Amino acid sequence: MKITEVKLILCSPSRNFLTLKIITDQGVYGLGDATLNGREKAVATYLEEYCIPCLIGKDPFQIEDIWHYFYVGAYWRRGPVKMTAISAIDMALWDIKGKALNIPVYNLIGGKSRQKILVYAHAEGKDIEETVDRVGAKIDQGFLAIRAQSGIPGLEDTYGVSRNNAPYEPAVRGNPKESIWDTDKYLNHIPRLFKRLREVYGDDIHLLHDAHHRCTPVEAARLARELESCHLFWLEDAVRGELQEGYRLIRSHSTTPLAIGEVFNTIYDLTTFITEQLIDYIRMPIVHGGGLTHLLKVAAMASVYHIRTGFHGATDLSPVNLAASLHFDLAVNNFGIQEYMPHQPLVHEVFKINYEYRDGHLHIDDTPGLGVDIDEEVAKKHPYQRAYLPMNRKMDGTVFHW
Ligand code: GCO
Ligand code: MG
Repeated sequence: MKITEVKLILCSPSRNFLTLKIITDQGVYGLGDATLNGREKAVATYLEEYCIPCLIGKDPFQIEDIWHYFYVGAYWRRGPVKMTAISAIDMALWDIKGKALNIPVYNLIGGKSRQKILVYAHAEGKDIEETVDRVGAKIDQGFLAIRAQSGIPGLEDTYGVSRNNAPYEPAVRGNPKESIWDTDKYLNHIPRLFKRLREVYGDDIHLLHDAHHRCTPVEAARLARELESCHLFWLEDAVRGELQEGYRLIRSHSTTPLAIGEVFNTIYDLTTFITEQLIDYIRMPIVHGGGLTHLLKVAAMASVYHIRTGFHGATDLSPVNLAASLHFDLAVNNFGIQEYMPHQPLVHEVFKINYEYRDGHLHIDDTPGLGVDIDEEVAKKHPYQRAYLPMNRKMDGTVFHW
């Protein structure tokens, strides 16, 4: 089998997605998600200029070799743009192999370790009481794990909380939106939210929270410690991830489980975290973390240190990434949880999916390959629209982490 053609499909059914389609001489094709929120065209150029010409003529079954060809062979290593491009190629190759052998991808990477995939939903409100109500609505939909985010008194906007009941979508058209942030207000508010949630809903529901990279190590240690009695499933991105050593301080002060990695792209972003057991869950998703090929190695290393997966699954990752994640989640032994934010209905006019939500879990069927498809004609009706992620400033105007 040989690769004869490779296409890029950039579309915007409510938000931007970049999809790679690898076509073979036997008519079998594979899809890979190449979306990097707010930087879609950088990945498209990387693929167009530096990968697609080299893919033509290759045997798509040689996945390990092709991964190393692009990672090692390119000399310049790592980085979100390059690694998203490699991830897309890798996903598409697994899709082709599954289709050609007539089996679902989870059977190529170890088979089913479980029957269904535990997911966490998002609940958000403008204040504590609204967030409590929204968590209740998710419990009514059968979710067993819920991430709670709340507006902060004195701040107009907060990460994870939408306005006017619209679905939360951080990337906006036009130049980046600027919000005002204050960590002291945040640190005073969040423990109150989770104490209230435990009072209302008891101990059985799993609760999660995303600090979105905004605390210093000592602030994160305070938050993790104050949340300890609320028994969170995890506290996510407490401190920005470049500073792996910062987590030693949090760890030495608290037993609140920690998750990180949605902006990481190789195992080298995680080595201190893993080998010093500074975290409990890895969030690096298939689409940005070097595809299934690289993440299988990451999961294997993590398993030695009692660390589990908890992949990023926001709506800016396409249904192709979600399907790839679900195959992975079914197969690896040290799966922990999967983030699940349903896409807008318009997204499903472009992407045909083979997974469904039921009773707190996602279920994927036995369609060969990844099991998702794209309707290129419908995609054309929704052309790319430039959009950026927002940014933060402190109350005095200083640029701050978003
Ligand atoms: C999450 C994430 C997202 C990101 C978004 C950026 O935990 O789901 O933090 O909300 O901010 O994916 O593109
Ligand atoms: Mg996050």
